[in-house]
Amino acid sequence: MNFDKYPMAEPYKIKMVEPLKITTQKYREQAIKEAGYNTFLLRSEDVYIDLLTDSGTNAMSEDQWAGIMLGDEAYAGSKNYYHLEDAMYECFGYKYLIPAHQGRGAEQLVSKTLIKPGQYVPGNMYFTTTREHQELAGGIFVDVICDEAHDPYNENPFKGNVDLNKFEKVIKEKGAKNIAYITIGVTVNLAGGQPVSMENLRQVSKMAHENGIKVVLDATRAMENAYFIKVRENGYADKSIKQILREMCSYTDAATCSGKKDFHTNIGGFAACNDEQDAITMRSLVVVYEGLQTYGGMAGRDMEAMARGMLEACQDHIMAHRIAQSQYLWDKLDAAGIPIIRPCGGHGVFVDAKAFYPTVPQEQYVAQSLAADLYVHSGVRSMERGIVSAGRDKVTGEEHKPKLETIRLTIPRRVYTQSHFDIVADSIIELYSERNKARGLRMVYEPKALRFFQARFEKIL
Ligand code: PM9
Repeated sequence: MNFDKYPMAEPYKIKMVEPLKITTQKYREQAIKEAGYNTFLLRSEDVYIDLLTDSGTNAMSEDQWAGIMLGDEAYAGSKNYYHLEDAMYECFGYKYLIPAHQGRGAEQLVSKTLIKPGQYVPGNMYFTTTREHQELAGGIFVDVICDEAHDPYNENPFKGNVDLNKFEKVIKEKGAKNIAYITIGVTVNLAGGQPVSMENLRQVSKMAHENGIKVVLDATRAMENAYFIKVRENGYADKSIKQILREMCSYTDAATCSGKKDFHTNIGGFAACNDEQDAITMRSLVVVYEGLQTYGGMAGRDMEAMARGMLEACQDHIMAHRIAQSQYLWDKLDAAGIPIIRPCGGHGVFVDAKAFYPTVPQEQYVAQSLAADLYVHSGVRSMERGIVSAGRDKVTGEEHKPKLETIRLTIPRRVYTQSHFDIVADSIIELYSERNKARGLRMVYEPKALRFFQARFEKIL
C-alpha cells in the first residue's frame, strides 16, 4: 500500500468528541446582527464549523493531555519550565528562553527591549499584534515584503520573502543605527500563510548583520514554513523539519512565538534570543508584565503541553497532514473558480473578497460583509483580514487600505474532517452564485487598538 497517495488520511484516531449545533438561517441572521456583523462577537456555541482561527483551537494529543497531569505548579523553578527550555533548544536552537502567556506577550518583551522610540522596524508584511507592540514601544513599521505578496494571483512559491532591494533602501535612507531590527514572519499570516525560502532568510541575515541589524523571527508558524521549504525548495527534500527549522533559526538573533498554533496548545508563547544582555532585559520585563521568568503567565501544565506539542509538531508526517487539509479545501474552491489567494498557504485558505463581491467597495468593509454572510449561510465562522484588521495610521488617523482584502478560512489542527471541508466549500460556492445580493457595512463602533476584535457594524440596505 502506498500511503503517500493519501496525505489527507488522519495520522490519529478520535478519542473524545465535542457536539456541534446546527441552527436555522433565521437564527443566524439574528445572531450576527446582535454580534454587530463581527464574527469575533458571535458566541462559539452558535457556530457550526469554526474557521475563525487556528490559534488555541487545536486538538492536543494523548501525550500532551498526559503532560497536563504532570504540571508542577510551583511558583518558581517548575520542572515543566526546564522541559520547555530543552524542547525549545532542540527545535529552535536559541540559547535563552523567556516564557510568555501567548505571542503578544512575547512581542511586548522584544519590542520594549530592542526598540528605541523613533526607530524603524522593517518586516515582511505587518501582523496586527506585532505592529501594535512595535508602535507602542515607539517604533515605526516599514513593509519590506516582495511585491508578489500583495498580488493574490501571483504563483511564486515563496511569497513571504523579503524584497532585499526594499530592505537595502530602508537601511540607506534611514541609516542602520535608526533601525531597531528586522522582523521576519514565517509563514506570513496576512499574505495568506505564505512561506519564506531558506535562501531569502540567508540573504536577509547577511544584509542585516553586515549592517549591525538584528533579525527577529516571528516563529509562530515556523514549522509550517519548514515544511514548505522541504517540499518547495531545492536541496531540502531529504532534511527533517527539525533540521530545516534549526537552520532557519540559525540566521536569526531572537524570536517571538505564539505557542497556540503549531504546537497544538490552547495557550502559551515565548520569546527567545542568543544575546545574554537581551535575555537579562527581557527577564526584567517578564516579571512586570507576564509572571516569573520560569512561567511567564503559563501554568506548569501548559508549559508541559507546549514542550510536548513542540516536539510532536516537528514530525514530518504530522505537518504533511496539516498542510494536506488546507490543500484539500483550496483545491475544491479553486476547481469551482472561487477567487482565492494563490498558491495554497499553510494555516488556511484566503478568499479574495474584492473579487468575490465586486460591487461592494473596500470602504464598505467588503471582507467583513462576506464573513458575516458566510456565517448566515451555513454557520461557518471565518475572519476578516482586510481594511478592518489593518486599522488606522497612528499619525494621520487615516485608514490603512491593504491591497489584500480577504476572509480567512483558518484550519484548526486535527479538529475537522473531510466532510466538514466539503460543507465549507459548498457553502462558499453557493454564496458565490448569489453574489449580486451582496451589501456593504458601515462601522458604528470603533475601538482604538486592534479594532477588528471588537468593532461593530450595521448593514447598508
Ligand atoms: N494570530 C490568528 O488568528 C490570533 C490573534 S489575531 C486574530 O492568526 C502571528 C504571525 C500570529 C499571531 C496570532 C501572533 C500573536 C503573532 N504572530 O495570539 O498573542 O498569527 O498568541 O499571537 C492569530 P497570540
